[in-house]
Amino acid sequence: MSQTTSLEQDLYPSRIQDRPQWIPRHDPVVYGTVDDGPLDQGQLHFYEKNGYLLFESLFSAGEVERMREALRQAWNAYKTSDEDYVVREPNSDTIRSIFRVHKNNPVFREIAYDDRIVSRVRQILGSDVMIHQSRINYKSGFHGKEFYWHSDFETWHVEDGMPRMRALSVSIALEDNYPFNGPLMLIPGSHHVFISCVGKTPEAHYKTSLKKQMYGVPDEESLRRLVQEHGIDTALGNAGSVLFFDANIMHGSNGNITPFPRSNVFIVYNSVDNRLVQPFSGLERRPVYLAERDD
Ligand code: 6CS
Ligand code: FE
Repeated sequence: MSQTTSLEQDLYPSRIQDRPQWIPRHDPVVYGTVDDGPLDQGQLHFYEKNGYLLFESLFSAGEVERMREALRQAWNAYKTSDEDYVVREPNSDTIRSIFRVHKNNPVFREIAYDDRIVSRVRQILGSDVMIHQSRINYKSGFHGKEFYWHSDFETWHVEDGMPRMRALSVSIALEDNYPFNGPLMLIPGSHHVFISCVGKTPEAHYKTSLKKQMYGVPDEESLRRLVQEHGIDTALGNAGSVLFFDANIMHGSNGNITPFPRSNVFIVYNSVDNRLVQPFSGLERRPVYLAERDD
């Protein structure tokens, strides 16, 4: 095991102090330039300013249908599975998430390595990249519950030892995202500040946090201020639309009581220059299906 832990400085302490704290981002948002990939100056500027970019159609209708079929097959295959990488909704057996689909599912593996995604990710992160995490979120009709406001980076830093903000998520919509079926909400511009959270991480926190996150969620006053300052954007779009969003952007989604599922596949990419060290919580590492270490 590496010695990096003790040497690595914690630039973004969280779940340590008893008061929330706003820490300015120490890291760039966009690491590459227009010369490094397909994104133009306007798109890079939008991403830097707002922390996300939405593409209406990076994939063909045929490709989207193939992914939807893979999604349905996975649902059937894992319906009664007790694998730990299959996460159920808080109060029912309905599948909430299936993790590590870039390893366990040939269709999503292909998508995770697709150049239309990877070229954009490498351009934004300015280096080669590795997959940190992947998952399907089903957000079933009637049963899909909310994801409370959070910064992904906060969790990956505290619980997985991701040192710097040099990672992003790609979310591919596999159903149409309407205003009413629990689409992703983002606070544009919130990625420029790290909201240090209160509360002490319990051991094996992931066993409950993936159903309902209770630690590493920001305080209401900070959220109110962020929303007052920046407003809320909603990632709407047809099946096949693709969202790129910064690891530290504040985001969340409501539950889904409509009959329309809101299923997405998420792939998280991290820069090879930002490899994980020991978790800053001092607790044990999370399993590889949540935080890859060798890819
Ligand atoms: O634990 C994770 O890696 C992801 N899941 C949740 C519920 N919050 C943080 C992060 O997005
Ligand atoms: Fe998230």
